[in-house]
Amino acid sequence: MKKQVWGLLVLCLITIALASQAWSVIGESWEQTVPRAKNSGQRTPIANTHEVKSFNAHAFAGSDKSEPRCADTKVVNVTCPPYNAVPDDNRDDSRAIQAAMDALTLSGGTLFIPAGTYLFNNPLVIHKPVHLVGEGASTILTHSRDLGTDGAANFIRIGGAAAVTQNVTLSDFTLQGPTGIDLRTVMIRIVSNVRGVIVRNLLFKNVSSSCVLVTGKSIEKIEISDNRAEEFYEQFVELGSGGISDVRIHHNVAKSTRGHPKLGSTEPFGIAFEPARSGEITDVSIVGNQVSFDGMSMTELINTGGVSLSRGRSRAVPYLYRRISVQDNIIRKVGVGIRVQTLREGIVSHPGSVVISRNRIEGATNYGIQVKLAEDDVHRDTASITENSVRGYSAQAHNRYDGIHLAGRGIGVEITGNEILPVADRKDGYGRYGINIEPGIQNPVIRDNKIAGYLSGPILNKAASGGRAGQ
Ligand SMILES: [Ca+2]
Repeated sequence: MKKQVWGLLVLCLITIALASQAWSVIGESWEQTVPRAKNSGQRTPIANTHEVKSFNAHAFAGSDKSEPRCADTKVVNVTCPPYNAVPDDNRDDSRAIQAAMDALTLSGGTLFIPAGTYLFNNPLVIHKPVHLVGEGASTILTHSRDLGTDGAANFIRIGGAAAVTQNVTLSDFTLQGPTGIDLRTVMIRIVSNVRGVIVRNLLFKNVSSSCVLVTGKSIEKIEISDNRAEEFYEQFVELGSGGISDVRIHHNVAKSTRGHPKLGSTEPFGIAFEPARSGEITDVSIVGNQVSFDGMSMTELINTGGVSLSRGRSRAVPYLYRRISVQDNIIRKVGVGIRVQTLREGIVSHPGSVVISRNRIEGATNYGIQVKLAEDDVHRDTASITENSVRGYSAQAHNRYDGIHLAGRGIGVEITGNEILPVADRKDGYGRYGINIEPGIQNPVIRDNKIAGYLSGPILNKAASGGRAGQ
């Protein structure tokens, strides 16, 4: 009995240490180390963010299959009795894995899924502190039809209970949709009353909707890092409501070649904020990700984007984006690189703010960076756009698009140290202005930008008097 108590205590301490470590790292390097859980075999890092030019999938070749160890009392192997999930037999494993989840005590635990393919005919619902961990990309959770909970499509759903769901980690496995079938299932849906979710080192394949959708009320501390997505038809990550704070989307690789086949001209984005319900989305950092839509046709591409802070789905929904940081991302072959449709709408309590810094945008077909602050003077929104590299072209409508476009009414705006240049080896068909600032921005600081190749000129500054313009 004493031993068990000590065991529990140690486990708790380890959990606390790991959790605090995860949240204390700020501005870390791109070097990734993937933590290994006990009782798991060799696991492979999923997102290799060092790769810039080619999205090579060699990291997913698979990993050594380890023998299930059923005697381990700290980690529940879902293939062991009494749960007995069976990989690679094309028969349902959702009931076995949900049963293992439900059998955990309220304090949670670790569920280990050995390498192999597991079929889900029902979604997995998580309300407890659990670490669902596989052996890397070779642990594959898949579905062949739409899955959902309470009318909402999702493969894995976290939260939504009356009590707060805390400290959930999903790591080291593949979430895979079927190919060639037009489904619409969100892979991971994080809903209301959630505090502390880590989605790390997952591989998303053939996703028929978004890879991760965060939407609901009272959602805090979400980390989505070191994942990789290959083919997703809506968003890699969508923040779909107000009421979300403290989100880190770091070091992911997301690429797709088309929008949803049944939704017509959808607008797939790497990371999109699109609140359907009112409230604030605050303290979000989007750092070190790679987003690409290589392979999409020009007509499809024009509607895509790397990062989008979109308008709410209805104008009647007041929302606010505050302390949003978009830094060190590489965004390639998209419509608009980074877009802020407006930082706030309706009556909100604070000004909006966004920092867009050190991103590399290559081959944006319309705007490189487009930011619109709110139109009113109720608050003074701010934006900082610094040290980005924008290499774009506007083959379709070069008289409409700018490298950096800024509109609305804001204060303390700076656009400094950016490079806004043509794509290599291309001499014509560029955009309108390198930097285009609409009236309403007060005294913007525009300095040290390097601009070449724009048809109408490097900078058009229509901002309020006193604006300082210069190369
Ligand atoms: Ca099975």
